[in-house]
Amino acid sequence: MPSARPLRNGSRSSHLPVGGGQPGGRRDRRDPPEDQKPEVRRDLISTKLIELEVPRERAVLVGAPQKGLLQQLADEHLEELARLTDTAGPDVVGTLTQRIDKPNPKFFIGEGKAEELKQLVAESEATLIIFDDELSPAQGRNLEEFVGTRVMDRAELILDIFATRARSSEARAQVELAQLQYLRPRLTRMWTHLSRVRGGVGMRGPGETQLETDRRMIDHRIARLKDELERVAQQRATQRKGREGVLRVSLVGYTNAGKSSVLRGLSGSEVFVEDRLFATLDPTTRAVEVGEGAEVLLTDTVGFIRKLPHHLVASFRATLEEAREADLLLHVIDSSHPGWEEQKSVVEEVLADLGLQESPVVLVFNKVDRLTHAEEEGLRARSQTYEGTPAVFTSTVEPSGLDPLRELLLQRVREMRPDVRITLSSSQGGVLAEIYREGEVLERQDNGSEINLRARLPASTLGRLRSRGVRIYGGA
Ligand SMILES: Nc1nc2c(ncn2[C@@H]2O[C@H](COP(=O)(O)OP(=O)(O)OP(=O)(O)O)[C@@H](O)[C@H]2O)c(=O)[nH]1
Ligand SMILES: [Mg+2]
Repeated sequence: MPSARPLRNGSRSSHLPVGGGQPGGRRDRRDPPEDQKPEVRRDLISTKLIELEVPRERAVLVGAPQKGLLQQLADEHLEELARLTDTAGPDVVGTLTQRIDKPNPKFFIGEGKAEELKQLVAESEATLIIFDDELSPAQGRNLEEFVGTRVMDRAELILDIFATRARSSEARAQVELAQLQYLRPRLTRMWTHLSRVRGGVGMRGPGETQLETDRRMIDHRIARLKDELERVAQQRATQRKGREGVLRVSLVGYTNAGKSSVLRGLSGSEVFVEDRLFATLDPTTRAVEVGEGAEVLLTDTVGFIRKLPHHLVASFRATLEEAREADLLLHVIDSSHPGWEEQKSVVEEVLADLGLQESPVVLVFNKVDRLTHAEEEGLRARSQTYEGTPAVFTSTVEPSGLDPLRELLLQRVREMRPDVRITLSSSQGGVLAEIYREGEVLERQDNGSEINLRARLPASTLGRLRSRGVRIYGGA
């Protein structure tokens, strides 16, 4: 198979990302009313409207896997880059790969390969080159100069997707912070690029002074964004305080694994689900009933991906703080994806990065409806080897497909709120009220001066009542 191939048609299957622009035909609020407009010829206007359509960028993807990497994995990585590209907007018009030992300091790929890239870009009329690996600022600049086309790396592409998808002010601030941190060391490159595009007219050249002013402005903005995010983090911590005594569960996992679908399926509420990467950026929490009147608080959050830019992980800390505070993490896995094992490791690495390697985890093997019976059996056997980490098998599209997960959660709530027997004297009305308020009374018998209860109570309430001498049996 040749490693460089222009594609005849773009692999694009969907439209510009949500929020990427205004729907056509909407009137600008600043338009004067119809009767005040000068007379215009409608036929001219319609020609103009057609010309206004934004030309789609045409991207060539470049993968440079390590020499030892399995071919199947190398193909999957490039395939994933194509999905990321599609999510961001451009059409993929060609791909190029080179197996490398270590990156070439000048171009990342070898010089001969860079020459091949230049030809491919010319043949396929590409307007953009996207590398699967992170390029140093110098490598990016050298390649842009050599090929004469804009060059992006995977990190920049992911940042771009996050930027178009961020909705809340918190997510926007987090993405902007990560973008500025990425941009700062690359400022010279951006400047050269800009002056070439505009031909330098009306601009001072990319002189040191201007560059330094810009760096200072960026540093200033970075500091302000950090302050803003710190404030949000504190607000969140206060909100979380009100949730004690309820089992808090966080969904984590690779992007597109089905986290939001699980939340939607369990809570029965509308949660945004899409067959796109990074559909969710902001955390959503829902109270979910798991049977017998028991509730858990379930939080859905941003998905992970291979080589998630570290600036992004750092600036999404406040969002991911929800996962840190959880009593249980549900690691959702797309078991129908050929690369699920690698995706699982990536998620585990990011969790470790966030200091969450010790949190209790349940593996949720999702999308089992897409597996054959034999594949599912194989997976069940495999999951036995993850010692100490329980696993459930789910489908969000089949009726009852989430029952195993619901049962597991109910079991966890039971453990957290043990079933106990309590004997009170009829004068302990205050204690009785506390039990009704904080727990769930399952049985009650009033025998003259004594009240016998069977109740489910949070461990914290039980501890408090025991220390006050209340007679409690079981649940210790
Ligand atoms: N066949 C099948 N498809 C599923 C299942 N669960 C989710 N999907 C599909 O998988 C795609 C991604 O689902 P989401 O719930 O948005 O995934 P997510 O993990 O929240 O993804 P991000 O928010 O992008 O990280 C959607 O097209 C869902 O319809 C399942 O059990 N079976
Ligand atoms: Mg989601």
